[in-house]
Amino acid sequence: MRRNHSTTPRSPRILGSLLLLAAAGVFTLGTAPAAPAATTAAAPTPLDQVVPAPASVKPAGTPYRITRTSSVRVDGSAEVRRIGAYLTGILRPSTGYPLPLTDHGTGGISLHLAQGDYGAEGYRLHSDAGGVTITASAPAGLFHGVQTLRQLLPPAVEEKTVQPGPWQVAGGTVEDRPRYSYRGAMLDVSRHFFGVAQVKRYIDQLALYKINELHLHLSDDQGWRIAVDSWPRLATYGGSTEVGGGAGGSYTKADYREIVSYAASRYLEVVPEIDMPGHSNAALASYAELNCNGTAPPLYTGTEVGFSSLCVPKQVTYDFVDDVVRELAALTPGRYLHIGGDEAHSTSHADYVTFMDRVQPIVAKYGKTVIGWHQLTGAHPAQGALAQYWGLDRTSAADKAQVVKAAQNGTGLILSPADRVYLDMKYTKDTKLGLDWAGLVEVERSYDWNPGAYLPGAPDSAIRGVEAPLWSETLTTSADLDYMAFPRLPGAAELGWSPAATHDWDTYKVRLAAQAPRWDALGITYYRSPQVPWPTS
Ligand code: TNX
Repeated sequence: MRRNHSTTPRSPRILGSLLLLAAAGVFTLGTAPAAPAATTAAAPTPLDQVVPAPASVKPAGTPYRITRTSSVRVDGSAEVRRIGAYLTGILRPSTGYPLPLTDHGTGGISLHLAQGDYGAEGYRLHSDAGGVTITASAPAGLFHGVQTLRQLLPPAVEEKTVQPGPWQVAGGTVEDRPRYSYRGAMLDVSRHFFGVAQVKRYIDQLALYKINELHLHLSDDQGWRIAVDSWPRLATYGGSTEVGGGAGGSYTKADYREIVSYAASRYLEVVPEIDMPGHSNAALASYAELNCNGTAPPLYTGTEVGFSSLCVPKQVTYDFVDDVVRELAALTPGRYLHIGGDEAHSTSHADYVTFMDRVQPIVAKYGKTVIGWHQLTGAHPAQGALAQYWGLDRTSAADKAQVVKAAQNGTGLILSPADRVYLDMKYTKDTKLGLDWAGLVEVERSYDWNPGAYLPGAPDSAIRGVEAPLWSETLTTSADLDYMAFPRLPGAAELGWSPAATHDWDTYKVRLAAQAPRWDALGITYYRSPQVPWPTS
């Protein structure tokens, strides 16, 4: 892999910064610091000023204040300890406090697994003068509770050098759990390649908003991005360029495992996508035998869609799919394998159905559940398959009806309406990056819809969640990804997590605005939408 490593982590220089602050009289090493004279202890962030909005919030009592003598308490398990270490990794550089991780004592910040009605990802956060306790029945819930705690602390907590504080958490109780179990973000690493460090950076951004699925669009006309040992030219040749003719790149299996394990450490499941039978020029260019006419086309670096198709009648096509799915499934601890299936404009309908009928059982054979773009509902979605809906308001009634009918027959739906949550759509006509085929998508439009009511007739149980895709025809750097994802990504995350009852643009935009100083601290470049009341400083 190569290119675009614009994300070198800033190394914490804690000691130096501590000494500087001590020299400035901000505090004295060894004693609990008083609030710095210059800072009138700012009111702590109210418990409900979090994105995504928590399910239930009860403010009460006095705030907890993290001090030099605080500790982070984790109960026995190694996994809880890892979450504690993740938390102290955020808190230590900016507070300058030692914050030891311990499994005994009382008070401080406590991460605690317990039986209870928290669900697979829910948590309870209680804060009072004595400490903050996050309780969940599974580690994922503790991790999400940690994200809430992070947002309740001042944005400066995200800095990598010592900041003045004070570090208060408002008193009261948050009880929280997601509306949907699938809360996704897709990154297109095919049109432009993004390296491991860039994907990790995006994962960290997703985790802050409790997103739990990272869909990687690993192949398309312009590039094949994952090593396949049995078909090595896919990556070495098919991955050798990208839109605009740049050098492209691909993940080795070790790279890919690194992404998967980093995602897992942030409680995200990786959903790999190989887009078939269309969007397949990179594969067709790499192996002549995959083409019906036996001739490999040239590599493609433009942005047209719909011109390529795997050869449906040839047996070698299914040998190829079997090998690719087998190797990818072996790299994938997650449940899903996405087989694309969109915009197969160069495949006849009959061939499309034949292809999907043969390919879905291959995915099942390797133990994975199929996800396909919603065109899959025009074929025969396998038992348990999920369809990812990317239509728009103007999508024909007939196309919507086909998706709704599949949902009534048991196909689960992931909602990615392009005129709402396609993060590559321009915000306004003046946005330099992005596309506009689905329209201009400002922040309010992106947020203001209800996944539960979006496709009338689809049963509630069919709606598995929301995913925000980020296609990369026009995006080449992490700063580009930031600019298109922020501030729309947190809105998509909230649609997936928060109860419909909390949905309200006027209060959301205030909570969203309060995120901006945190993005500044994290080095996230964002679009300053005039619809959002950003803080002025
Ligand atoms: C449609 S949506 C596509 C992608 C493009 C995207 C650009 C879908 C499943 N296919 O091939 O990259 O629009 O917005």
